[in-house]
Parts: sequence; structure tokens; C-alpha cells
Amino acid sequence: MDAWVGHEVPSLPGTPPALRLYDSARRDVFPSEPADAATMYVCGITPYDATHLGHAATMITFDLVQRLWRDAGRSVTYVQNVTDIDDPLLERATRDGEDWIVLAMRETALFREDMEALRIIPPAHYVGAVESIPDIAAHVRELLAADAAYTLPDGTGDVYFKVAAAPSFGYESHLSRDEMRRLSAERGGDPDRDGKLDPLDPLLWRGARDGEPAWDGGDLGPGRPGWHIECATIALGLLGSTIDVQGGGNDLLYPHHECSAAHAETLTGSRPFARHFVHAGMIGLDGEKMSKSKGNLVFVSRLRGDGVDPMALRLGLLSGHYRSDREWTDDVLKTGQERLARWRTAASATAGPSGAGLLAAVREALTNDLDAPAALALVDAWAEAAVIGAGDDPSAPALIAQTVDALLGVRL
Ligand code: 5CA
Ligand code: ZN
Repeated sequence: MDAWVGHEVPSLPGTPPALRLYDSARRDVFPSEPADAATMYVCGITPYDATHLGHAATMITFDLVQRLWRDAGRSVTYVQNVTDIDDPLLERATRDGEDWIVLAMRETALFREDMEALRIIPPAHYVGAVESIPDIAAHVRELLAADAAYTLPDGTGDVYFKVAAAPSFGYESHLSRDEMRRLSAERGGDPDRDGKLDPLDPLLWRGARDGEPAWDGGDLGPGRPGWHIECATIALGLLGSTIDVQGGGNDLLYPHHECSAAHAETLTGSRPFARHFVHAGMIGLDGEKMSKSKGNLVFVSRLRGDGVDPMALRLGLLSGHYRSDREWTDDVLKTGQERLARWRTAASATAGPSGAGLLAAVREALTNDLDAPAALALVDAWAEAAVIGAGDDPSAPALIAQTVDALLGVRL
């Protein structure tokens, strides 16, 4: 499907240090050393409700990764999916008496608009689950043929992956089996279903049910895809067997990313599926994770409609470190708005402290596991000096505006 429209990204003088990122599997920060063309797959929305600030925060996180790779002269192939068929989408459509396709298309269109307003660089490939079904079904058949999957003997046609076929299962999330079981029940899995070989085995293909949409699965019979195989298939098809970054929120670490890596690795025989498994913290509201199922949402489109500058939202979301779970409050928004106004005033000053010095410091902060709060503090200090007439670099205000645009995605 179509992605959204991008904006020109200014190129900056000089060379940045190598990007270092935290990898959930190795549990530490390691350099990301992609070939000339870096590859990234990020788990996108399930379009049954509008984009909220949690989605925006995760998309901004991976937008920074792309910006830093580009700043280092790499081309980037970025793929994002849309889970445009899955249980929550069908449940919401049924609840509201709406056609699930219309719901998915409307919310996906709104997401594109929000991403454009937030100046997120669009993915090279924006791919829906539905359009990927033939490839997904082929992978499920391949896993069955390799004895890494089985059909449940209850006549439903449901096919499960054998976690026993992935000897390294668990290497990404490092959880105990009890914890995996608990999270799998909470996040779309069915550990207590009868007939499974292992309670942790995830669904690959759901046989057709009355009243549910179904697609031709060849030998699998009609049905629809499981969730984890969707992302494994889309990533493998467009990015090959080893990607530089697999990203998403930390709510996806288990079971989604652990299982999609296990599927991909079993299909290709190559491990790890991603050199860095990168997870963004959860944005919460009133002490709870912002989520469609809980309904405690602040929508990007609602704030935009209220006249909030998307650049202030971006600054608000960047004011906490991407890996920390953090709260969205009125104060976070107000601070973002005030910061944006201060930076805009400073960028129109006639001179300021050294622009090249600030660019180097901002690059240092951001390549250090995306330390955006440190980068914001550096620009704050520069802006404070520039507005009181300190510093005599006449090229600094323009360079700072370009730096903030190219690296933080904030247009002044
Ligand atoms: N379609 C699947 C991924 S394949 C999905 O999780 N969709 S989602 O709509 O629930 O979330 C979209 C993206 O936003 C995911 O990367 C998810 O991890 C992230 N996300 C969801 N809620 C939050 C939140 N409260 N804070 C930060 N990120 C979030
Ligand atoms: Zn995914």
C-alpha cells in the first residue's frame, strides 16, 4: 500500500560518530554497523483506532535511527507493516457494526496524515498483512514441511509453530517460561488451548470460521494469518534474512518479536534475525500504558485539530529517553511548546555560539543510544545564549535550524 509523503531532509557538514544502540537480545549498547544500505523493520499499527501518542513516540524513535544512519551517509531501506487483518480489528468492527475493511482503511489514512504532520520519514515499503497473505501462507506451508509446525487435530485447520523447533527460543526476551506464558495469554496468544504441543506455541494460520474473512491458503485450506508470521514474512521478503534493526514498542518484545524472530530463523537457518532488536518504552497516561484496549488515549489527530503544533508534540515525546516508560502529561506538552517557541526565536537571531560545536555535541548525544534528552538540553543551552546575544558565529542560527531539522525532525 502507499506510505505517506516525506519532506526534504537537509544534509549536514562533517561526519558523525557511529550509531550505538541498545540490543534487547544482548542486553547492552553495541555499535550498529550496517553495510552501505542499512535495513530496518518496524512493527506498525493495527488500524482499529486513531494514532495515539504512544504510536507516535515509537515511530519517532525509529525515525531518529533512520536520520542518524542517513547523516552517516548510508542509504536506508525501511519497511513498516500494517496489521490490517487480526482479531482486535474484527472485534472492533463487529462492536461498531462497521465493515472491517472500511475501518482499517480509514484509520490507516489517518495514521499516514499524522505521520506526515510529525515529519516522520516514510518507509520505502509500507505493507499490509492482507496483501502479504500468499507469501505468508507459503511460509506456513514451508514450516509444516520442515516439521516446525503442526495442524491442530480438532478440525479447525489452525496451524501452530513448534517453539521446540527453535532451539534458541527465548534468547531475545530472556524471560522465564512462566513469564512467557503469562505474557502470551495477555498479548493475543492462547497458552491454555487444548491440543497444543507446548502452551507457548504461537498460531501461524487460523482456519476459516463462519462470519470471519478468509483467504485461500493452498494446502492449508482457507483461513487467515497469525500475527508473528506476518511480520517475519514481510521483513524477510523485502529485507533478506538478517536485518540491522527490528523495532517496535517494548510491549512487543514477547511474544511478538521473540516469535517472529523464531519463525524467520527457522525458515532461513540464519540467526540472529536482527542485529539489533530495539524496543521503545511505553507512553502512559494517568499511570497506565496508553492502549486502544484500555481506551486511555490521547490522539495525535485530536491534538492537531486543537491547533497543537506537531513539532511541539515531537519535542514533548523526545524529552524523555526512548527506552524509558514515561507519562504524557499537560506539562510535557507545555514544555514542548515553550521549547519550540524558544528555539524558533533563537534560530532567527543574527549570531550565536559555535554552530559546528553544537552540531558535533548533538551528534555525540544522539548516536549514544538516541539520547534525545541530552540533545535537547544542548540545543536549549545554545538557544539561551543566542537570544541574549552571546556568541559571534553568524552562520550558527541557520546551521542549528538545519541540525534540528535533519537529526531531530523538528522544523523550526
Ligand atoms: N500491529 C502490531 C505490530 S505488528 C501492533 O502492535 N500494533 S499497535 O497499533 O498496537 O501498535 C503500533 C506500534 O506502536 C507498535 O510498535 C507498538 O509497540 C507501539 N505502541 C503501542 N502502544 C504504545 C505505547 N503506549 N507507547 C509506545 N509505543 C506503543
Ligand atoms: Zn509486528
